[in-house]
Amino acid sequence: MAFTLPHLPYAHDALEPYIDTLTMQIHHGKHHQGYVDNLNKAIAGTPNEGKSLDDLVAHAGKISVAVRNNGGGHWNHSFFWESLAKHSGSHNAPSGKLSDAINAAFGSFDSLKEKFNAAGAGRFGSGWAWLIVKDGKLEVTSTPNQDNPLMDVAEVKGIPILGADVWEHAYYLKYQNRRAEYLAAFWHVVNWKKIEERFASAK
Ligand code: MN3
Repeated sequence: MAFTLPHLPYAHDALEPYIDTLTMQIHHGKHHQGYVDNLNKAIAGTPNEGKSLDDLVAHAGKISVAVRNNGGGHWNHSFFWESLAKHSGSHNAPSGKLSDAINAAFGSFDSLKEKFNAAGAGRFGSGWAWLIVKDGKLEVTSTPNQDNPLMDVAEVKGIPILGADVWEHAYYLKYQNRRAEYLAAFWHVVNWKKIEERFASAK
């Protein structure tokens, strides 16, 4: 069965004013759809047709550049939409065991944000910033293009629990060249409940 574009788990305008409606419409409806379509084309009629997305991503480097880019694109964006939620109106921060683990690994939530934002801002060209679980501990890393830490080709491997898309298509309409401003806004719409669930199953 071919891969399909997952529905956004909220309305296109739900992340306003931090991530604007038009960006969400184009990012989800055009960019993510493009990765899905091109992934389906890349595997059609090959032994990889019918494999799970996780399986394709795990072996992306051995399969093909098209699967690496578009399978990664499909995986990363599906993960990204689920990582976000409408701003709650209160201070948006992790709690419980995840909060404890963040303090243990980075010193504080603010230090995590600094490190993560630096990873995103420092990624030359297009890519992603990640918070991962590696050997039971939290780490910040980044990947180029549509790679992710689950791939065989990743420099730093781990289980992602949060990711930020730092491709220009993720922020250019509202923030233009100001990637750091987009990353600062991103924290207002992180779905910590979801990230805490991922952390619990990654541990
Ligand atoms: Mn994107």
